[in-house]
Amino acid sequence: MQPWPEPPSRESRVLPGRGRLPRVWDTSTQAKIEVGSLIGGSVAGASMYVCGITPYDATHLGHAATYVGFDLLNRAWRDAGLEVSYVQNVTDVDDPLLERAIATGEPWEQLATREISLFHEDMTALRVLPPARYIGVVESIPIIAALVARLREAGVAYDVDGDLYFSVQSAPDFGVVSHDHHATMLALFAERGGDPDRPGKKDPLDCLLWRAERPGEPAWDTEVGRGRPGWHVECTAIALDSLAAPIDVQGGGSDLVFPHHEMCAAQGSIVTGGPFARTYVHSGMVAFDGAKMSKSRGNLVFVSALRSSGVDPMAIRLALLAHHYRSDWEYTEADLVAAGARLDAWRDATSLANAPSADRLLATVRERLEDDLDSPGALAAIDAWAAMGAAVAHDAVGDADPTAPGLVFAIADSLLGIAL
Ligand code: 5CA
Ligand code: ZN
Repeated sequence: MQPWPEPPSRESRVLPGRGRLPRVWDTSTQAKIEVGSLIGGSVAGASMYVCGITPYDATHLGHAATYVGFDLLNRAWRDAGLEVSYVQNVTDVDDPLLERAIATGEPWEQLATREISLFHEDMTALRVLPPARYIGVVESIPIIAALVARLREAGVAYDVDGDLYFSVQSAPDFGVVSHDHHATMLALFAERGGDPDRPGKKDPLDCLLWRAERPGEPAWDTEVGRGRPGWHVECTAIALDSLAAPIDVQGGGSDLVFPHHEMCAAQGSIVTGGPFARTYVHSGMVAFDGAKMSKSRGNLVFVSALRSSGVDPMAIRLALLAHHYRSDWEYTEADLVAAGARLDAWRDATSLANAPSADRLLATVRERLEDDLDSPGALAAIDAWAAMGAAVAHDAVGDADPTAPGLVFAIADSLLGIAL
């Protein structure tokens, strides 16, 4: 599948110097860890797999916050001079998508195609850097089936009435990502697409690897039979097919810690014989009207709806960046109002003829982002520079620097993805 296009950037907007390797919070070790590798001072690179959308409804602000969050990491790595291998999947066949298609009477392929293209428009408008590889489940059926076959050969898969299940008891380090208690795991598994009560399973937490064909459902002929993949194994297979294990960052929203990323980690370590990922990084949940924004609940604010009502996409992006990527927060219109005012203030300051020097600003913004992608801190630093500019404009004195607006354009563009 083709990803969305790279946001345009101008040659004059290249930042001087380089950032350092960022440190991000790893859910598994509960510590801030430096991610990406510089070997002997020369660049190696960084690899990242971020779980993509299930395309049955438009991009809401929660999705956007997650992808903008990981975009900061991508940008920090690039600023440090790293080659970034970024992979994202699309869950273009799964239960929720098929259920929605049945409910509305629309062919599931058509629903997926439409929502994927809307997602691409939203990501483009928000200036999110595209992944190098963008891979759907439908186009990955053979590699997913091959991974299911490997798990079966490894003795960690078993049959329940023709379907294949992954045995969590046979995964030595099951629990390494979430460290959740068994009762919590059971509750989350039931809540997030699992089937703890299905008769015939060895452990209630065992997850579906392969679903044999059911009447009226899409199915493909593969080495593990005719059917379609379960959810978790799709990401394990797509990630391992595209990136060398251990991948530097396995990412997504915190609703994916358990069971999704736990299952990926368990399956990945069984087939590779080592850790699936070096770090597991999770963004916080965006809420609206008192609850997590979710397609199943319907309390959504769509990026596309905001755009078509005339909101500047850069104000949407700034509204998201005003919250640290790991925090849970509730969206209100005040977020957009504040972001619009901030955007105006930054634009005013960068259009001043006698803007103040921004040399220290670059170091500060880099330092904030290197520290677990502290975007609120980075935004505050630019606010302070813009406020200084407003004061200077007022007094018509101070250390004006004609190169400052260009540098601030470049800082906002390269590091924060904000086009001023
Ligand atoms: N296709 C799977 C991942 S393989 C999936 O979770 N799709 S999704 O469409 O439900 O979510 C896409 C991404 O947005 C995931 O990383 C998810 O964790 C994140 N996400 C979903 N809801 C929110 C929310 N309210 N706030 C922040 N991030 C969210
Ligand atoms: Zn995933």
